[in-house]
Amino acid sequence: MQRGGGCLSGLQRTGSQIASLYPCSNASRQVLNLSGFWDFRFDPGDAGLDAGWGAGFAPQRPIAVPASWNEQFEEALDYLGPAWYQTRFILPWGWSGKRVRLRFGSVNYLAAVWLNGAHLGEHEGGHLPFEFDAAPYLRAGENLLVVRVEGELAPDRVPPGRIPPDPRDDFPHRNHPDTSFDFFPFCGIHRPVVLYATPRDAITDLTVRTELEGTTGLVRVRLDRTPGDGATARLSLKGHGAEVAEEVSLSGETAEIELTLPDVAPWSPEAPNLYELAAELSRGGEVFDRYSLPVGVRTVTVEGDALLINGEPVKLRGFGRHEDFPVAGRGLVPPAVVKDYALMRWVGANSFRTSHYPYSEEAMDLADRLGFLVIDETPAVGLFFAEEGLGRRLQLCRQYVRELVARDKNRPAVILWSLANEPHSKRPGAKEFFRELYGLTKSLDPTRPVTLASMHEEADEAFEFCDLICLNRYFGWYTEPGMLEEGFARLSEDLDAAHARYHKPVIVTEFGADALPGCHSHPPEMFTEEYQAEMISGYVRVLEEKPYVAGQHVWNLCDFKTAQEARRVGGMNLKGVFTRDRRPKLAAHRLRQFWNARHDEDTR
Ligand code: GCB
Repeated sequence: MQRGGGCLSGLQRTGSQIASLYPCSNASRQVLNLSGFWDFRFDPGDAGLDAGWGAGFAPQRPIAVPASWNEQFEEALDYLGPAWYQTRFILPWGWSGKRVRLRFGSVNYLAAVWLNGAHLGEHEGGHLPFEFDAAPYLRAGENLLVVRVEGELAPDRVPPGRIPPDPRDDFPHRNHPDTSFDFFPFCGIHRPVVLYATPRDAITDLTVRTELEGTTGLVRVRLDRTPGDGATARLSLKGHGAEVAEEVSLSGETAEIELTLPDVAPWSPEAPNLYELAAELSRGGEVFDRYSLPVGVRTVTVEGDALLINGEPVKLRGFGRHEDFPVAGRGLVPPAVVKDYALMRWVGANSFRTSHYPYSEEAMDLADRLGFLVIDETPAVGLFFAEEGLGRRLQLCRQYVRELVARDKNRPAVILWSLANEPHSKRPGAKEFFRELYGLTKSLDPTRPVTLASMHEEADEAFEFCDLICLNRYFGWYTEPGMLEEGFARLSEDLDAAHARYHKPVIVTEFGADALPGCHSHPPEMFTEEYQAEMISGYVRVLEEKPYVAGQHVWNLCDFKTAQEARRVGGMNLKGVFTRDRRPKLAAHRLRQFWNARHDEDTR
């Protein structure tokens, strides 16, 4: 069976566009959320393209959007091949003549989109938003939107993977333990799909950078707009008893404006203060477009061995996580997002990494509001550097960096960009690959440190230019199994060696042990709650003693679904300190005692 993605090459590639500002409704803008139950059909024979399903197809069954398909239908758990979605909607009154965009929050992995039979384009890669100009294809009254989704694993994709066809099955594209990563390769439309309208002459982007000078906050904003006649751009910041505004006249497509906030209330984990930035475009005194955005005034710097927020050293305590929810798979479940923040707060965490792909914009909004510090990671997990396909993988990684920075650049919660998780970077070519991505990230956002998470015993060569060192460590689990004390000793030596080599702050971005909930032993044995609790406590003790360790992220907040293989009981990675249905294991209680005590000491 030919891999589905290849079949799309015959289509005219109009291409999707990078999505930045999250759509909003106000006096000049409107949003139509298309989430709900869509028509759906699997296409294991990949017949839909030739049969013209882009113009509409005979539905097989309903499916929830957003959500993965894998846990909605019992026969499709492992199916990653082509599938088709369609929905109908009525164009809201008053939208004709406007600039109308169709925006997808995340489709995993490859999306091809048709509106009223017209092929709008494609997007490769899950977890990041993309959009299309929909206006030329919309009709008054009913409209038909069709999306073909395909999520097979292949070495030239990122993340890469390999799935040998299985002729015994009606669904020949199967998941396989030979993925390059340890989480379930869920497929589908994972985040909301919206249609939004703005005036034709509109604000297209805002880029906010903040600085602190004593008690004064400086907020530099770049405003981008569609090409158009001269206009006045007005920016105001409101909140915490202050209101400041500036105006400039705008002949081209960008304006740069600086706003000053005397006696600023900075954003920090303890006080996640947000101001409302309101941008307006007007002509002849009449406002024709507006957009508002929460802004937190804060700085992030790396100095010597420390990571500083607002000039003060910070120690990250928290988790690597997954977007992984029963039934919804990787689909957005707003109450689960709220619950996970509540659990992290309860345990005393102040941060997390978006392992191993960017999380939903909705979840990131809450991090800004709740004061969590986020290491924001691209979807580049399990990269390898064989020459074949390397150029394509680099091109995709560049695209992911551009899309991620465009999406999250204004978020105070995001304090670090992570380029990748556990690349096989001892291979030739890896260092240059990452040097290029590092340079691209810095050129797009010079304000945040850039790193990647590495598993190597010896630290990674890319750490020569990364701003800090992120290490995933499993001594006492994958190495020294069952030997906790030996594991702690190796951890200590290993971290000292990495620090001695690079003289940069170190964050241990993963450490942990699988524990079957309800499984106990004394003395602690592997896979029991006691072993997990002892291992995590021992690591935390070592990490707290090292002045150059700027962060500790337990792997994982919750148990999560992964590929079926011998070491994964029930197809689950059980390293969560909470179960997949969010019940605490012993380790969660231990961490809670430890981190809350440390937090009290730090803030005393
Ligand atoms: C790692 C990976 C993570 C795995 C974890 C494990 O190093 O970064 O994706 O889930 O180990 O549990 O094996």
